[in-house]
Amino acid sequence: MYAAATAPTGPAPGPPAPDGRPHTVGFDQYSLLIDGKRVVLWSGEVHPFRLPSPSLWRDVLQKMRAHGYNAVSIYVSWNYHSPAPGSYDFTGVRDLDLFLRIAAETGLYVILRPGPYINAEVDAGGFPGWLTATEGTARTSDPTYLSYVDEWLTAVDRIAARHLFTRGDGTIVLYQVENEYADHVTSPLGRDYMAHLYAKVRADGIDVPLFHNDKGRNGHWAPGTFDTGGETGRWLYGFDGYPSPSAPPPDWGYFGVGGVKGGSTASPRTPGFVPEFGGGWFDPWGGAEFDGKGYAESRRTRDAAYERRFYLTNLANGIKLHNVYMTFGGTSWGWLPAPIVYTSYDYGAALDEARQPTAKLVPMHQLGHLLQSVPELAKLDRADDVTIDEAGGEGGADLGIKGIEGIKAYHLVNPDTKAHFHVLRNDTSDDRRVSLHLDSETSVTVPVPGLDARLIATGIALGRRRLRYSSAQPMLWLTAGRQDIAVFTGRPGDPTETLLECASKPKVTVLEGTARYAYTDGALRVDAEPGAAARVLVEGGGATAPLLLLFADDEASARLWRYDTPSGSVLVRGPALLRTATVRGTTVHLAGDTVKDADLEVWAPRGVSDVVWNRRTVRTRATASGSLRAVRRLPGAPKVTLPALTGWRRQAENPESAADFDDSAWRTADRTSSYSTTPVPTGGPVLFSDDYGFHYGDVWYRGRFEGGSVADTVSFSYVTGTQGLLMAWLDGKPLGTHRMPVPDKKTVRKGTWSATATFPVEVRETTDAGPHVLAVLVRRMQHDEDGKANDSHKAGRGLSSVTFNGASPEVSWRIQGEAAPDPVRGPLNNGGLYGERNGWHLPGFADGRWPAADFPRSERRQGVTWYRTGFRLTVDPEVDASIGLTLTDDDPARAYRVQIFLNGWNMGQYINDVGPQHTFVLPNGVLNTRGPNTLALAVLSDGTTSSGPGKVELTLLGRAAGGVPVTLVDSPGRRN
Ligand code: IPT
Repeated sequence: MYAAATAPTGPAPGPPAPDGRPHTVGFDQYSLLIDGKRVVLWSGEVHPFRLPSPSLWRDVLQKMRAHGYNAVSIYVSWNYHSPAPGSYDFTGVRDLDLFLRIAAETGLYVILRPGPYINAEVDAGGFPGWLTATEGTARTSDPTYLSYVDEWLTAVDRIAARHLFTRGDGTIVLYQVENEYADHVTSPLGRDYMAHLYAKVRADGIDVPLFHNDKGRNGHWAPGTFDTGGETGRWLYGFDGYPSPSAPPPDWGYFGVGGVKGGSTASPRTPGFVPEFGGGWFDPWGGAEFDGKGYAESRRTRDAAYERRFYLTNLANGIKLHNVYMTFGGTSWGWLPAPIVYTSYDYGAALDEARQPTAKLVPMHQLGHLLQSVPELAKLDRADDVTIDEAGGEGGADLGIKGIEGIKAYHLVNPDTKAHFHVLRNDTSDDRRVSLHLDSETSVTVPVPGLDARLIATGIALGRRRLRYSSAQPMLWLTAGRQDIAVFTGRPGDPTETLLECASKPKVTVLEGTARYAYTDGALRVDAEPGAAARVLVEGGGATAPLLLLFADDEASARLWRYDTPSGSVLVRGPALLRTATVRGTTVHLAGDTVKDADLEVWAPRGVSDVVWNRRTVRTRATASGSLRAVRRLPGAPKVTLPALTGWRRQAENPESAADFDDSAWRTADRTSSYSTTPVPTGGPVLFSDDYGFHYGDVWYRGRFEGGSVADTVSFSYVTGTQGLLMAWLDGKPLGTHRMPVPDKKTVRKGTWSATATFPVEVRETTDAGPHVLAVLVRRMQHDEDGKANDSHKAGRGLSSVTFNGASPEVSWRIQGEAAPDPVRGPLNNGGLYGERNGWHLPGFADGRWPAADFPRSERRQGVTWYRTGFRLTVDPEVDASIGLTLTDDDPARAYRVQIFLNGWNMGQYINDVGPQHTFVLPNGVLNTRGPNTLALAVLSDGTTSSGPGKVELTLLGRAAGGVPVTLVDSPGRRN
């Protein structure tokens, strides 16, 4: 007979809270130990800087907690907070303190990752623009660099230190230094740098374990590889994994080649830790990664089944700290995106860019709740290989863990409780049925769909009872009121068998759905088909409390919400989301979302008789399941109608191109040396914009020279990221536009984009005595990342040199980029277009005298044209409408691009003939959903084709009744 396990384990520790009490955060080779208790971190990556509306942080974090995550991992991007050396801004949308407070209030642990280098597909990998113009090599022990790093860490640590779980003031439990740092691993440049970071962070009062994320399982920066002040026990090893979704998932630890027991890492004394594991992938400009299909394809290729296959493989290999990059990708608004990516950073994540839950949340929900209810999972050893065979096939042969063709079986045991776990993974695309031999007499048959995986448990505690085994996957158990509840999941209609240890024959009632049961051999066997409502009540049989068994299919499981309150656990069934549950007296107050009409059923702590949903009392009746069930269904979200965008006004700009434009206030480009990694032509001058304090967006140059000798061409060498372009004029007449080539999958990672644009010059123009004026606009995109620690973020941006063929006049250059950074919207909001420098993008700008314009537009012109309009929204305050702006054009070859400003906030860049992005998410808060809004479009047209915009429309990306209260983000108009 299948061996029963030893004494039950108590419930897993509940969600963290900032309770003002001291806590300990430690670890052993198995897991984190928080206040001495094992916790598996089931974390998701979110970047606060990719959601510039603090109210919505709560929305995303509440969705994560509801769906079973117990932690959030965040990067903090140095550039986002620092417009200049010595200047650090954590206000408004940059309020890190507020984010950390909300995370704590939501009951999520925080993994803080402030760099200094973060990569993350952001401008310069997170380095501030100004750092690109400083001496010394970044990401090394160079003293100049370290002095800036210390500035940044001092600023960010001052906030972090107020939110440490150890002090009870917040929920930060882990802190990362550097990011995938792999290039100076054995050199003092790197070792001293890492030691410096370690010492600095400790000196700033950060007392939680620190770690680094190795680029792969290389053992880089494992404990003892560099100086951590003797504190090897407070340094964790982590490695990142972005395996190909089309190959079988790799084994990292217990089952890996040379797998190191006790860590599933290269570091045997620290727990298995993946600080980043692919939850999607990014898409470059042009959409080369996903064949132009965009993030929908990222989500399709890394879908729910991918999550089950890869993440269950991770758990089987001993990973106990698991962070999915990304869980909510958000938006690389303004000039935040690294040149490789476009505005959307949706990533194909479980929560989409418009904050909408996707089917990818279902496995996260099932496994997250499981990890939090079943503490046996926090301490696992590899167990003996088991026998599996194809159900209905020949069977029985001892095939070992390789098992049958295309099926992989992992077997693990908790050494203390002897609970066993099996992961069955199907690497073929056919649906399979696998018989798993639990011992010589017992086997279960489990359907494992093609390219999917299942978890099977034996011997786990289910409240006051114990599971012998089940062919259904356990999802959670809790105690609500006087009974225990256990939820199992499976595919709709698949037969499952579940055996509970029972000392004597229990009383069994099938409450809903169909189920059969029998008592034999000290166990109750229940056969049920998971669905919307299969439930069985088990009473007596040797246990002191009833156990309600629920068998839910995927859809039903994602409508089951566990919420642990200080007064006890609550389980809610029905609505699209449960955000919070609070017990006060005899009432449970619930807040959440509905999309369609929904049931509401609540299992609440003892003594609760009344239910409030979103501040309204709900009439309920008590059920035989021990729940309170709403008499009427909750209403879904009402319709949301969006206005058409009309009333556009238009104004062309680029006065800078005119011969007589007054540039006397511009900076003279007279520098002769630069810290850029791009060589400066001998004799100079330096023309890189960063050397003159202009770090983001467009930059203008005007060069004055005397004529007299005959030139036939003029050549501009310039450096940008991908999608850079250059437009030039001579004496006010267009010379032409040059664009960097659109990269493909291979060339996109090439880094710096540089090119030389050569335009013919009319003889008359250079033989005239002059003076002549060259005017050049460079859209230089952003700084490269510095993934290889070779200062690639310091590659020049803008013009590098200008030469004439047939003449060599002396040109004196002036340069103009962005005006002083917007103190509210931050340093990355604006570039140096005339309109931006003069507030054309801001609400309240007086455009009344601009001529009216209709879309679609068709005009051929080299230069910049602005369009503005206003629109008013009247979304019901109790509805969360997620809205986007969609730009389309009947002719995808028309060469123009649009910078989108909503209420002055730069929400991204549309490139008509590159794509693939057409819809730009407008986050509520920046978007006023109950009042007026100002939209401004800055259109750059090449002059080689006619230019749009074509169609510009608001699009509804999702709606729910409920949501979070949204405070408008400050959106000032023109500053005086
Ligand atoms: C890993 C980085 O750590 C992270 O910042 C991000 O850039 C991510 O990749 C890709 O989105 S780097 C790893 C893929 C080599």
